[in-house]
Amino acid sequence: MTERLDTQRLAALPAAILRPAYDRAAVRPGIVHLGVGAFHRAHEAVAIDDCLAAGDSGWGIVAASLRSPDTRDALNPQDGLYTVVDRDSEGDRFRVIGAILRVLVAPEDPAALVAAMADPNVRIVSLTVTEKGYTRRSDGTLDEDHPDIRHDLAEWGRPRSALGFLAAALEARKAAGVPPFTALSCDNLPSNGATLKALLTRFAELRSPELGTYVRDKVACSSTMVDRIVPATTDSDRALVDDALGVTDAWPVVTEPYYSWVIEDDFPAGRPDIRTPGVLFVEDVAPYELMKLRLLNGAHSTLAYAGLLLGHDNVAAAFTDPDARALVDALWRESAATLPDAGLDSDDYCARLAIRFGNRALRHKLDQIGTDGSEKLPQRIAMPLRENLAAGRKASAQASAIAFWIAALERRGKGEFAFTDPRLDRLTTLAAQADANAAAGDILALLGLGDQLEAARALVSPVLELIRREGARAAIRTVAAASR
Ligand code: CS2
Repeated sequence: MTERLDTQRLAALPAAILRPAYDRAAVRPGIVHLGVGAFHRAHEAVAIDDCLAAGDSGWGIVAASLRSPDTRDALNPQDGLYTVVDRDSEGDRFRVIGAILRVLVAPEDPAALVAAMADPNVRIVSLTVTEKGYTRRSDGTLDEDHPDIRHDLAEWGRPRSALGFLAAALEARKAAGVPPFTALSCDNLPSNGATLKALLTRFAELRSPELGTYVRDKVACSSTMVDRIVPATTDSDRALVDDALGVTDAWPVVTEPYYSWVIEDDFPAGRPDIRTPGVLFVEDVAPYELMKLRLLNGAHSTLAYAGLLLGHDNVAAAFTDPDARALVDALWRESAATLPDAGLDSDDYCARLAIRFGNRALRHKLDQIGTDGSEKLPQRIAMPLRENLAAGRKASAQASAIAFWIAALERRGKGEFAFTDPRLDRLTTLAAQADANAAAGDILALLGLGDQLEAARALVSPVLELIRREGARAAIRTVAAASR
């Protein structure tokens, strides 16, 4: 199929394909998004597409890729159009999304992206740059030695990091007398708005005390909880979409029907009136975010490492393995005990998670979830583990999840599995130490367990020793049996 999806061909798509029914030529950019990966395209862009369809035409998205040109090369020839496939056991539903007006590639022309962010019509800059995109140290503060941070301060106006782009654009707006945008983090970090605000303020201070004060006093960084499972697109997904559309879509995204986005309502410059089911504007996102990070993402990471060790390659396969399932159930009990009493029903959330994780039609790869464990595990597993230990509560499933990570790292160092990590070399070396107790201690030290490190080590190292002695499969069975 050589014909490409684009504006001209929208009208001729088969009737079953949902598509923008609004006049895209009338849509103006109101949002710049940093990090135009599959998640953004199946999440925020879908909600914005709904707003545009409802006639709120000032909120089109200019999306930017901070690294590779791949998404731009796929989407710009399609006038920004692409397909979202909602997939479950009942089949696939196809919808062409029109919210992204164009895609920029930041490294090719950083000044163009800064200019797009400084446009007075842009009132929101949202981000999905993954955990490591926040250029933090493991204690959560700005990594002032990070090469991108040093670069961005030295070569102002041609940034590389997300913080560099935000600060340069805010400085340009300030100079032009344009009010700041709201910075909207859509990454899986605890208190992502406050986290972003603290990092951005520090970065701005390093530029000038004046910019630091401006960011602290004037820039809203709204927190959000984002929740939708979006596996990486495969070639067979592409082929299937091309068949359904009758034209080529170079980069569709496939997701589950579930959709949730809880947003702290702090938009001094205005915001779209999003009515998408699953979107909630609230005063305090924290209870939603803790529940999601600890129950969904915590279970995901547990399934990733235990599942890989058990020989599975995707979430549904791992989740239907009775041993992995028992571990996840135990983790849910332990992590739910750490959640604030805010009226949210964590049992109901876990019951829905069980259905979502069991979605066999969605082949969500464990290597994808296992990637960047050193950035993910602190908030997903180590923090609730620490809280349980400090309160004298049970934490053995949480500790086992960390032991599985270490065991998976050890095998990753021998060339097995495909997950990556910004600290992979160091982690695989630490994990391979002959003394399991030393391996556990050194790796736990990276996870921020504070005064509970020794107590955590006392739970993690016996599991690691068991894995080394009996092999992963037998060890996981023993740990699972004990957790039931
Ligand atoms: C996953 C998340 O890859 C991962 O680490 O745990 O991307 C997860 O699918 C989303 O947060 C679901 O909302």
